[in-house]
Amino acid sequence: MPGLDDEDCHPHDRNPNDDHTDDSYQGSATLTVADHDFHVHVSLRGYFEPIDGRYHWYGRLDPDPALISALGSGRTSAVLTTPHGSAPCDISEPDPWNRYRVIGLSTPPFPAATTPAPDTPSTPSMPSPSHPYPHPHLHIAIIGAGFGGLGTAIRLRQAGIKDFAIFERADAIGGTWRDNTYPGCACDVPSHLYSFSFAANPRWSHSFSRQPEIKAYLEDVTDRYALRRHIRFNTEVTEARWDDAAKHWRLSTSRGDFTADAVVSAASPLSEPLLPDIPGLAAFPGEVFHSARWNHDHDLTGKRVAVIGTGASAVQIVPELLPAVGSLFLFQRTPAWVLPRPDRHLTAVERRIYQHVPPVQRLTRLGIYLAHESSVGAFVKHPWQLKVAQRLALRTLKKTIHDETLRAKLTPTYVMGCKRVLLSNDFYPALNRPNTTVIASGLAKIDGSTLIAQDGSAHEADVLVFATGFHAVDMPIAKRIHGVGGMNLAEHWAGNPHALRGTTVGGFPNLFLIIGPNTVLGHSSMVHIIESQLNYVIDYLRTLKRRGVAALDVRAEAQDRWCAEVERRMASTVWATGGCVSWYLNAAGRNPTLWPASTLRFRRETRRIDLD
Ligand code: N01
Repeated sequence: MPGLDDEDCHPHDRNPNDDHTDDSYQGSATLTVADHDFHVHVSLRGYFEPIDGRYHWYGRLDPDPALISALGSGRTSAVLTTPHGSAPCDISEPDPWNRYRVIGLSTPPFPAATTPAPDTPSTPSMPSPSHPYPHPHLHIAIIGAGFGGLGTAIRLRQAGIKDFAIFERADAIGGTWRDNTYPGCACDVPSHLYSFSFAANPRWSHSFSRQPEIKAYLEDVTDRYALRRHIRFNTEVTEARWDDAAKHWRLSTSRGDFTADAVVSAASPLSEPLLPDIPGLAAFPGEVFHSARWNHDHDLTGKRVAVIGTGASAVQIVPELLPAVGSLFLFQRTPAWVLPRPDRHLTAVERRIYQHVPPVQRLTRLGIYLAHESSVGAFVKHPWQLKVAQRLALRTLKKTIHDETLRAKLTPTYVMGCKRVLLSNDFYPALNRPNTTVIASGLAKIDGSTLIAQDGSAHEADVLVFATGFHAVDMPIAKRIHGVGGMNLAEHWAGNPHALRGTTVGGFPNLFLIIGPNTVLGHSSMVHIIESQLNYVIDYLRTLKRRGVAALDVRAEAQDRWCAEVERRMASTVWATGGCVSWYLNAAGRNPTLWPASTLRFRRETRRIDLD
């Protein structure tokens, strides 16, 4: 294509053997960098990448003296607007001819044949970008229609607030429970606890729910609380920028612009698949996909399948694949602690009781909650207590895996709980099968169809499944949210996310992060944490109204004090002392992810905002 060199392709993303169709745009555009608009000429192209389920686009900006003098050789984030739309992007340093490279990972700012067109599916009543919504100012804008976004919407309605919209980039609700459809996908928190306290589901079929049932539960809740009218499907928030003069947020979406008094970001930290940068991956001739973007059209029967990773996703996937695949290679960089999952079928009688005598289900839920809560001390203060559970896990391992060499490979050397404790009854038995090979080493590189492990061993595969987790600490949404002064959250955090009460961040007025920094749990249900955060959001909004003020911002000393206390508590946790590296940690080894105390304490701390 004219204006684009071969080296413009993102080498990691392109597979010479695939059948992607490229889309493209060449022409004038506006590049907005920190509130400054530059009129530029661009050559862009892109394609939909099924491995991570995202649209990848990239290209070059023609040389422009104004841009060079403003950006120099620095990298920056920007928003690119063409006559077709706007999209956030990253700008890297210029080439010797002063052409900046531009890369985006979202709905592109040009028509794309290989990603759903904004006006096609499921929402026929949606206005097109050229016909923006009739009411572009909202009281509250919610990003994401998963547990966090839907929960926020319900609580807003219960508080009498109806002027809000949920912006959802996909064409369905559910968040991670919509995206994760891999074989065996289920929740490792009991069903009664992994649901809203105000919306019990008496019909759970198992004590640990499978993904389709959780997705169906969320669909049901969406209808029960009449939320669909508030949801803008196929609408991706590309930028949220605080307007300090107007004291409100300006939102750019793939379907037009809005303003909002407050923004609730409920884009989960587990929404963006993480693919390790494996040399040779682009040239792998077989099928490749991430656990959170399962390709159900690809038949694995009789194939040589490699699963990369041994986290919560992999232990559920592996047993489901084994009966059908020809052979399975499991690349295990670090063995996991695995405990039996006390799962069982809930009988029709139990379900009828829950349906007709709701207090029984509430009591059951309370019992499960208390049982989980009673384990928090072991995680956050006395990791030695986890030795008891370790012994149980080792006993299970010994009972199930008879081959000593394999057992040695599967035995963790760090303290249980340091990485997420996995629950499974069929993972170890699956590894006993003759067509399974556990490679106790990371995947280092790929040469054609040969996978080469860090220990040097080589294995032939037809299909690669990456169960390698998510961009949790470096959530992409952080690059799109700009606070006072124009800096975005990612720049503000610089790899070290922090927030007051896990929810609000100084310099980002009227912004709420659902499952924000230091809110994730190692021992109980995230739904409990989300509901605590929602108490905080509602009290914050009521305070705005009561005080008659447009916005509140967090004082730096309050946030620092909160973070110092989190840090102090973190020091004694198993995540800090257990001797492992986990996705909970950032590059500097700090834990900006987990809540280092009880859920009761979090509930207390988020009951209301503290103006003092
Ligand atoms: O991802 P992970 P996940 N070669 O980050 C390995 C939630 N969840 O999708 O441990 C080989 O845990 C990496 O190795 P190491 C839950 O919160 C919940 O499984 O870093 N391996 C690790 O084993 C969970 O914690 C449910 O040494 C490589 C794996 O990839 C979170 O999602 C179900 C590698 C990544 O594990 C993430 O779980 C599923 C390489 N080159 C998920 N690179 C519920 O039931 C990385 N790895 C609610």
